[in-house]
Amino acid sequence: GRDEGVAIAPAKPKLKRPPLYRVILLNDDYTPMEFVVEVLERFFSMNRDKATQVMLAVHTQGKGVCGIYPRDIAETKAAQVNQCAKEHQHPLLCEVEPAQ
Ligand code: TYC
Repeated sequence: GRDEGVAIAPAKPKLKRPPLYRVILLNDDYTPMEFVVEVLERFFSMNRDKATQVMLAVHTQGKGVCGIYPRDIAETKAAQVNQCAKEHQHPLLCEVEPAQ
């Protein structure tokens, strides 16, 4: 007959988590601390206390993580920060690196 009775495994719903990327903020000597705090509040939804903590950690350690996201979101946030810094003529830089 038509059906040879070969078992076909049912398709598994594949819900893989996307690879994650860190958005890294770099220290520099010129960007005002207040501007960095406002950037962290605006683009990473931090409250004032958290934004100040992260800004100071970057200021003293040279760099720091401002968030961990799937690739598209991480790249978009880094680009938004870099564009905003440019518009305000600050040298502030954000970069993206794989989290794993
Ligand atoms: N170092 C800067 C200053 O003393 C402040 C600063 C903090 C700049 C964090 C960038 O990512 C940064 N005004």
